[in-house]
Amino acid sequence: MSFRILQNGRLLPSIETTLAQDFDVHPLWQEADPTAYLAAHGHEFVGLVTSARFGADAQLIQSLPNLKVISSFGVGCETIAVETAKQRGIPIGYTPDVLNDCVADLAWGGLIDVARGMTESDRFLRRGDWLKGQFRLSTRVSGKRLGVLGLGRIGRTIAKRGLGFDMEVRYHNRSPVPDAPYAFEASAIALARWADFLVVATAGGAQTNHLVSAEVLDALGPQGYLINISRGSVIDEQALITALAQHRIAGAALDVYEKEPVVPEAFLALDNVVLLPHISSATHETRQAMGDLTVANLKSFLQTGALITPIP
Ligand code: 8YV
Repeated sequence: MSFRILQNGRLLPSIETTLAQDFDVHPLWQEADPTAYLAAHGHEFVGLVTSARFGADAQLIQSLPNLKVISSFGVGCETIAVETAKQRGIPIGYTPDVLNDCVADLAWGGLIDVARGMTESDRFLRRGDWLKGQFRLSTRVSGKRLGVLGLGRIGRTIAKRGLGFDMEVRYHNRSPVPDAPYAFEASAIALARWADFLVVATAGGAQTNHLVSAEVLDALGPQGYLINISRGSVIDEQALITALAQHRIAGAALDVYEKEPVVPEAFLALDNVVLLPHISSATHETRQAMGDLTVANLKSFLQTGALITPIP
């Protein structure tokens, strides 16, 4: 018997094909009236497949009375009603670790880009401005101070790359990480004050909302750069726009925003910010690995009763 699985939001075509081979999958986004559909059919589903992007709110989970497992594509969990699932004893699988390298690579790409003015100088060349004179001088990366805000799996991967650039690395985290080979700073402000480059790698959600405040940006200062590959909610976006416009920080590289995919117009007019459309894990290799783990979690739970990578 094939398990009936509800799919919330599209996944990679290759993953959808794999899912369809093993399960009886229903695409929720194709329903004109999802609420009415779930009221009539919600009881049929034992599994829910979703993603960090589309999540699963309390209403969706409650509309599936026989739900046994959730498997999510992505490492962020702030879009999933984790408490609701917990209360019902429904375990949630997610896809940590497989994306660490690509996310860290992109953080470094953004860091080097904004410090050296790569996309800014690309625009300069395309405008024909090189024919009129040299591009401005930029800022050295190697040997500088790297502050990592959030020393989880991705934060550590970013930190490790800093050693290859001969950087001193420090971090701030909810609590000190016992085996971390880097100095701990007691607050985000203290880390920002120390760092030349502040990379945000915390989880999203209520606990980290606007952790990077106007005060943190002022502590980073006019020579400091901010890089964010975690969630837009971690930064007070309006404060960041003001800080960039007034050159109270040197620049920023952002892969995430408060209201994705809508990016504030004010950013577009600024040359000292590199704007990326949430692509840090978006390589063929990593997205496939994330998809494979999403399917493997589902299969593992339905066959053995245990997820491979459950959220803690
Ligand atoms: C994905 C992510 O882009 O894993 C996450 O939490 O933010 C990204 O890797 C995407 O959000 C998955 O749906």
